[in-house]
Amino acid sequence: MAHLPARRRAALALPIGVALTATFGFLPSAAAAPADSPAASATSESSSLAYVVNTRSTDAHTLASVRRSISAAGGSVVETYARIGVFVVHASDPGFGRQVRAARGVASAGATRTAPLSAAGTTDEGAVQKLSKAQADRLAARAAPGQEPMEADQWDLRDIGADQAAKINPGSRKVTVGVIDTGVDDTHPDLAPNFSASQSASCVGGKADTSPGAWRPASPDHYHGTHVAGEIAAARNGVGVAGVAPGVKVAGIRVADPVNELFYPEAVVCAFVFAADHGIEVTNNSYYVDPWQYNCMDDPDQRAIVDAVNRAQLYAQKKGTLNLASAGNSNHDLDADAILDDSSPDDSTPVERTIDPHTCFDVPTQLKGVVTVSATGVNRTKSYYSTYGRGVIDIAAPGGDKYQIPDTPSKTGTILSTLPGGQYGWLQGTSMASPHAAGVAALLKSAHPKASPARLQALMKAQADDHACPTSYDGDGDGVVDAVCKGGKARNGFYGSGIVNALKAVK
Ligand SMILES: [Ca+2]
Ligand SMILES: [Ca+2]
Repeated sequence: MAHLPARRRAALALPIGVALTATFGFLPSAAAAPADSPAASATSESSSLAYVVNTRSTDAHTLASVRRSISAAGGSVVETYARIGVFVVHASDPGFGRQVRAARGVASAGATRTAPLSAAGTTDEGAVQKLSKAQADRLAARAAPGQEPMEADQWDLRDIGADQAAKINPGSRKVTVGVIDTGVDDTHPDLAPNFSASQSASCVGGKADTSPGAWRPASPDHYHGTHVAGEIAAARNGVGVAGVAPGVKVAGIRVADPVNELFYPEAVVCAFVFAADHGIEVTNNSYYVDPWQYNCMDDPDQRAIVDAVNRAQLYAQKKGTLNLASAGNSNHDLDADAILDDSSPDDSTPVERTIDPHTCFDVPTQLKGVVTVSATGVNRTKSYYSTYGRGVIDIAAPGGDKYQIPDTPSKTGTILSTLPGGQYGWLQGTSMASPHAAGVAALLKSAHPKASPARLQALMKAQADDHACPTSYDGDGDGVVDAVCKGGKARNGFYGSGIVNALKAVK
């Protein structure tokens, strides 16, 4: 699910317990033995589900043995990611998950959805505010010399010094940011100059399709990825807007289901492996993998999802790719003892459950090594919707906030960027914050071509503007405190190590 704020979700106000770090020991041995899969057992024999099957090792013998076990259990392999030991499988037998988990060489296995492959599901509500021709003309009249026509409204660029940075170094053509999202409209005049088709694909279904245009959104309503791409790398070309790193390249890796726009785990596994194998230096991940907002390690399906996606993102890190992800838009405290998740699974009927964010993970943002980005508005205060948490948030960046109003021509506190079909519009969300940080990471990579992902992350944090916790936080201004920030000025739960700084990245 794209990390756009839809409705506010209830967050349990519970006291903070012992502070733990966001990174977790991968597949902790102390985790309880998973119970049987409710998702698989609820499925009728005539309907097929998708699965990930993760092997204990990646040697040829183990892979062959697990492949035989998958067949014996009635599964058909859709794609094999041998180097990370992940099979993408379709199976209609509701006992498939249980049977294959018992097979030799299998570390974890589970369904990646709760509704059959043929099910349509629901579509996310549109949240975009489109820019009209009249608004565009008024904006262009207000542009200063040297500015892009719509730049007067781009308070977010000035907030992180990206307008100044572009004058020093707009980023290198040798750096590509991969947008793992709903697809990117590369025909947009602000994206075409910087688009890298040879590093783009569709990963829908868990198998890469590199045919021309496969990376484009399935519908103009699937605008999310095109907006994200513009925030990162819209060109300084005298047209429309500018991105944070207008000199770098941007690629589109589409993972959204063409019908229901959900981001299934097998597509995301494919996307990280594709990015790593195609020399992509930075990926942006403004979503959580569907259908679970939080994946609990004591559930066999959710555990397998965490395992598979984590293998893929670690593989990308090892090949030199820095992965950044949005923190989420539920105003949840990811360091709390308990969170109310009332939106999962989102491909069938959500069930209300209370989860512990230390053992149930928002994927990929809570995976080890992934840069977790919270959102701020023009007042440099946490956006009302942004998820937070001490030890979880790495860094903050502008994602917009409709309650924080800038002194711009349109007085709109959200983020203006590209939309499919040559259009422009405003969106807010941690989905918009992460691309700003990804743009800064791309500038850093341009200045330090040999820096590892860990080094890039450390540089970005060291250069970020320290930002202390507010004494009291009422994001929507209704007089009721909405969240409590923990930690000191140099590092805390709202802003992590601070708000990203694009100008320092190029100096
Ligand atoms: Ca432009
Ligand atoms: Ca409030």
